[in-house]
Amino acid sequence: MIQKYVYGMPFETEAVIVDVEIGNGNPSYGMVNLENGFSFTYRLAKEDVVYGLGEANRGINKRGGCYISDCTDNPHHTEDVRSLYAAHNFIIVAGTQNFGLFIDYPSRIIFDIGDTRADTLKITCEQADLYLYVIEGDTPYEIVKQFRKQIGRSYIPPKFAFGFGQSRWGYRTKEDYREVADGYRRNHIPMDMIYMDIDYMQDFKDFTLNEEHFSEFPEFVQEMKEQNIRLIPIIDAGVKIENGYPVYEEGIKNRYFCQQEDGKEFVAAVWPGYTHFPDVLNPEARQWFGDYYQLLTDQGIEGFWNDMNEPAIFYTPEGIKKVSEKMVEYLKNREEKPSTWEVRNELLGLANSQTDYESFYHQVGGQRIRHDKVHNLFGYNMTRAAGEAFDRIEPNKRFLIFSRSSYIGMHRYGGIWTGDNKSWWSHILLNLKMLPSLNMCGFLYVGADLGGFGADTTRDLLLRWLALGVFTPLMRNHSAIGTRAQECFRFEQVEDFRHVIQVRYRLLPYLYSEYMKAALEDDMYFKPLAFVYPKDTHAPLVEDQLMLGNEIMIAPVYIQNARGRYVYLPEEMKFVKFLPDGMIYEEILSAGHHYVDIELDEVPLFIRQGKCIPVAEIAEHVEALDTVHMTVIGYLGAEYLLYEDDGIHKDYDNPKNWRTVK
Ligand code: MIG
Repeated sequence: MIQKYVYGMPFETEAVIVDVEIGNGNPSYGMVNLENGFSFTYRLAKEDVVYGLGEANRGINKRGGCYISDCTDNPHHTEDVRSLYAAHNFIIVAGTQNFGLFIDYPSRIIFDIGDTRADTLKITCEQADLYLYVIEGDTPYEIVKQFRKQIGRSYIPPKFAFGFGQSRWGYRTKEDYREVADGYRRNHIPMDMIYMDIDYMQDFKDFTLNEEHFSEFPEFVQEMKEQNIRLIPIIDAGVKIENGYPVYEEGIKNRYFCQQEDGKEFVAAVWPGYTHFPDVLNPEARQWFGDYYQLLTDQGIEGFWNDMNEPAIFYTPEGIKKVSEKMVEYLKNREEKPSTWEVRNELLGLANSQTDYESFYHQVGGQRIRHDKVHNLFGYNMTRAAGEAFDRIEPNKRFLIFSRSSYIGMHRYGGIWTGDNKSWWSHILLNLKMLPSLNMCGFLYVGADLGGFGADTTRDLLLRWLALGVFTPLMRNHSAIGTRAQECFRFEQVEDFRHVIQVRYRLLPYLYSEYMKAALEDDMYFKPLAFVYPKDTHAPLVEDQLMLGNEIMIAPVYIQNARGRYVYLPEEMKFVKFLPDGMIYEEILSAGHHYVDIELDEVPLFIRQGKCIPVAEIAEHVEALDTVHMTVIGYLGAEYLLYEDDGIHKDYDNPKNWRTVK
């Protein structure tokens, strides 16, 4: 059962694609108050669990924290951070009463989930212009499935995107890319993609190639493809202001950039220096921007990542002006000298400032709308621009696309990566906890920067993180410029990395099959344990294990120097370890708590009672996988229904894609 309530004049985000009848009166749960903007209040019982919020900080159970949907470029994901890059306004209350809430509101909104008062859930936003969807169901899992039906099928990437990818901010030349390709191939560490970060562009201009380093680009793309490696370039939100640069000139001529109140194009400084933002909320401008991706697909590119689309702003000329005036004031009034913090905060406040977000506009359906009112839709629509363009370029072909910023609705057009994490052990666990929450909100093709983006990684951190990444649809090692080199072949005992990544490929037919089932049935790929074992009273407390697909449970090690971990089994399961010599260790464990040994070079998983999964032989890239001669591990006598297609086209409904393996 879904109820939809309208408050004020909501902006049409197109997050929900099914028509839901509008209800009268008040929602059957909680209290709506419209006196001061919008608020929704609900009294939480002691045992209630709150799920959802997709890309958000803290636990799978969101209780005890405050979260603000306000897409922000913040590379420091500490425990106190309330806003990350995305805005996924879907939560589920499970316990005394079970219901889901989707607040379709594209501006800043606060979810106080027992933060101010332990027993109170309070959702507030400044303007009462929104749709509120209330979803009823017997269990939180049922509620998620119903919600997912409302928002449409999740994005499906090509199969190569399930391979392993290497990335690093700082690769500049063809030689840099060749070195990475060679490092992997020479060491027989499987790999399918190398990501191109901003330095491939000429002066950070979107849809250009560095003239010195990337002449004969199609030939280079081909050279990599011959080694079964795809190059995946980044696209940034800001378009450089530069005469003679076609994207800039066309955008100006057609008025496709976001403008200030006075009609002049809004100027923001990002990587290219001063830029304009394409008005991706305006369908015409969106089409125009999207069509530019073809410049690269025509040269053989089959995948992209969209960055800086919160949109991130380093500073604006107006901001600089105001701050410098302040500084001059400070200098003049030496007597009343400002505190160090004041000066510092003035400067830090230049980036991603609310004042700047309030000073430009979008054109939607003949209406002008101020950016801050729809702030959380920018990344969504930038990625939609690409997704819609791919459908024009080659309608039956799948392209890889994922974004940093997102809003529910974008899950139909692309995946996401969870932004600039750090090489911290705690971020392995944060990565794990986000996964089911993202799935609840429709985002299935997801992953984090394995090994950590900021700060220096260590060999053991990377290995343990990869052993989680083995299971995430997007499996990418990425790191920031200036940090310790993080490609797997740079560490001692390369065989450990080879082995861990080989396990990904051995499991790939299964992982892909489960991904496709989740996508085609609007289901989850990662679930909290409590979704699968609703009667188990301990399951809702488990925050460091996940159910994956319908057959397995994962429980990675995320503590340094640990040589194993405690794990909770809601039912009897088969404990499986992929050992470094290629052998597979299997042991039946009874329901309950266990300590299991897991060395740095081992990948553990648990197969549910009565189930089995297919395992392929090792392969160095997705195309080399042999899915005909697979073995099956797990419970004797079990069967597995495998989904397999060509991984390139959109022939999802073909009955030939299904077969039983045993
Ligand atoms: O301001 O393109 O999150 O993955 O390497 C930093 C450089 C811009 C942020 C992305 C990160 C990427 C980096 N980008």
